Amino acid sequence: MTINRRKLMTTTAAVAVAAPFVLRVTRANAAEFTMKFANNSPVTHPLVIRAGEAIEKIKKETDGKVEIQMFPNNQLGSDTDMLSQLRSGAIEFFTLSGLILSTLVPAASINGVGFAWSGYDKVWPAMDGELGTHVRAQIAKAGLVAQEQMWDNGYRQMTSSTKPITGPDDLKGFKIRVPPSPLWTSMFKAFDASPASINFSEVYSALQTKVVEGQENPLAIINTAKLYEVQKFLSKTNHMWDGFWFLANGKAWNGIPENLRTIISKNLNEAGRKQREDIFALNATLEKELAGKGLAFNDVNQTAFRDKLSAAGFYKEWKGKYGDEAWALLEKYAGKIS
Ligand code: X2X
Repeated sequence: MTINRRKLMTTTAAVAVAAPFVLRVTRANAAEFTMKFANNSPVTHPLVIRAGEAIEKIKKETDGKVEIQMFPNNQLGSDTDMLSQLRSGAIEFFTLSGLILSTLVPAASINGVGFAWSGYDKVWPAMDGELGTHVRAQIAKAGLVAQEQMWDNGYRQMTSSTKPITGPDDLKGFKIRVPPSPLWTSMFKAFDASPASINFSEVYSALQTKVVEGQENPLAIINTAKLYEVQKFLSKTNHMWDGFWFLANGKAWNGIPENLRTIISKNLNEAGRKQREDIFALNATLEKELAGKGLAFNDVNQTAFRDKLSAAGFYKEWKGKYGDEAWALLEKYAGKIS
């Protein structure tokens, strides 16, 4: 009896909580396509904010026919979980780092090759140009659709709770969290570090409990995920550039009429371009803000890191993995890498 009553109360509470949403949906024109978009990004991150704006516009411009519900901040699980959900069709949209996507589409990590990019003036022409086209074609072969424009994650910086990373030698034996991706693990092994593959959903607690000493992420993530609370040092390594593909389940995408797909793509790509500007602007202010929150910043000499990777055979190995053609595309935009 007691158990039944408790169950009943839980059910009633759930209905009460859900009711406003149900009412809202029935009052509006019933959506023809109700879809889920999940991501790993904190709710204050520009990706979530700009995606939210795009979702509103899509609803309006499709006269309520397309309703996208966003589940940010790993609400539906880790990146690994969400990638499975996207493939099975449990969610229709998902923004994912190309490097993590490479667990399914090996070519997709190519933008993350260490120290490849001297600036955004090289990154965006490449990802909006032939290199991006090459990767998107590989993504399509896996049954997923990537919107044309990639969203920015950013240039990645190393943080630590134990010591600043001033040069490659400081990485020897350093326990560092890396996202689940062969390129990341390979790169930090080339530095003789001890990389641990951990999904972003577990990073804060892994740092807090000192399972790892450090991690690496762009400033906007370090700030919005409050990693400064559990890290002391930030070394401005700019060691790789990483972005998010706006992915759709291929079957779900192709089930949407073309006129609606056009509206969705237009708004997502537009929002992506604004999001790139947001990240760019944040990079100018976040160093001061994060220093104010207690992170000690230091610069590094990138050449020392790059030389270490070369000596370890890192570039040769990955050129072999991507193939000469893809590597030539990377170098066409980024310049010679070795
Ligand atoms: O997992 C990370 O570190 C993050 C948030 O940068 C990515 O999505 C790759």
